[in-house]
Amino acid sequence: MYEPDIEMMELSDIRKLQSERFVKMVRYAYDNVPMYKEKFEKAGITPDDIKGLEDAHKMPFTVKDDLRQHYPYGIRAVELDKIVRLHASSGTTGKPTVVTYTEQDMETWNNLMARCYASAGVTKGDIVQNCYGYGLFTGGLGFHYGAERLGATVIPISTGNTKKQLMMMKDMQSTVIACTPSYALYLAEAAEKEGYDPKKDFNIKVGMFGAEPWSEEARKRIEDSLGIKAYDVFGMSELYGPGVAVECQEQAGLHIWSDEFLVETIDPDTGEVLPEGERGELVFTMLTREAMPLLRYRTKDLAIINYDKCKCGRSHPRIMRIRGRSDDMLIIGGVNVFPSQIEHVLMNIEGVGDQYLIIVDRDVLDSLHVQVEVMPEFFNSPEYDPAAFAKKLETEMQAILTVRARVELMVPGALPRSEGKAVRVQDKRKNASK
Ligand code: DLL
Repeated sequence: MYEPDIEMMELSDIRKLQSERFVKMVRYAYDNVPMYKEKFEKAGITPDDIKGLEDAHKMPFTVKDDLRQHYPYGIRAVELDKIVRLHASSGTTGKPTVVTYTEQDMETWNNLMARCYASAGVTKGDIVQNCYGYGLFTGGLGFHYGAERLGATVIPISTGNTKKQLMMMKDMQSTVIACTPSYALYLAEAAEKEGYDPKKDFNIKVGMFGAEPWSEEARKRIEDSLGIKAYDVFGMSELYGPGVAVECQEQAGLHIWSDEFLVETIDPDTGEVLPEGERGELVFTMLTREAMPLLRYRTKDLAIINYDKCKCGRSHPRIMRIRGRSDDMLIIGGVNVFPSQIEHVLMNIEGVGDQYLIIVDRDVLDSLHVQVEVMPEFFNSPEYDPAAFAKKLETEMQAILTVRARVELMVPGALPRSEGKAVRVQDKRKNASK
């Protein structure tokens, strides 16, 4: 553990600390960020009404649009001369969302990232090949400074140039790899194509994967093909970046570092706080952030929080695997389908490759069309019968998703590979209405 005193705190002590920090943060945001003062006034409350965690529900939410409206420098509680870094999330439309950090915020974030590494068993003796993108995206620099903070060696290779990644992995004998899970799948495939035997040629033991939803089946494929243990890391640029939550060696949910983040689960339609253990939208409050306070920030990520103590000894509550975002949910002929459910069905079927693309369209009715690559060995084997295989995938998908999907089998290598966050869905209905 990197900070055992904090990581091993009992839940009751965590709650006490959260409560103190929360009350302080509410006042700090009210006093220093005009947007919060306005929000409080609109809601008819003042910081005096917030006496502890039990009053959290009285406060208004903060949403992504609040950040957009404060472009370029965001919701800021300090003068620019106290800001030492900024990052921005790309966003698919319009201006990016900018987030800022003071020196103190960087300290906090780097420590949280160091805790994440340690939680996955990484130590200062490790060599971290960091293939997250360096730049405005928080993945690259977040994983970089966290590894330095821990004292490990970092190879700041960033994304792309897959052949060079593989060469470095072999020559430097990297022991940890950090990238999106979709890129890890691609690296495994490319390694084989380039004639490497990952288990013999590489020395990778641990993967730190996040920035997009991924299924248990994808984890198994990555672990089997690279011969590593794959850990899930969650974060988002509005909440520093990566490092909000991470799996421990039990791999039974992602511990949210609750001395820094307060999490609530709400019903995404009504905004009501849900009882513990129910799936809903995660809402985060940052408890100590100086530059950009965030109170009750709606993430759109859907998950269940588990408050039971983990076998690893940590009481920090756990996010059980994130199913996806409420805005990723596809409504097909009235049925809700998450891309992650489709991945779950497909990757459980032997012979299905690692790449797929979901295409949703509307003619008279909504249609779901899934392009699925076939595993090369299966594709070239005499047992491969495309018509029968496509039918099998269609039947399995209908049984679980309850909607009909048309499967189009693709030659291995036909679909685009991703170096960062994978694009798995094309919703042509959205383009049509724009
Ligand atoms: O993706 C930060 C990050 C970098 C996290 C590297 C982990 C590793 P954003 O670009 O702002 O920040 O995207 C945040 O990505 O709201 C989730 O929907 C999704 N996401 C991030 N991590 C996970 C994960 C970074 N482990 C958005 N599982 C979030 C599922 C994830 N979804």
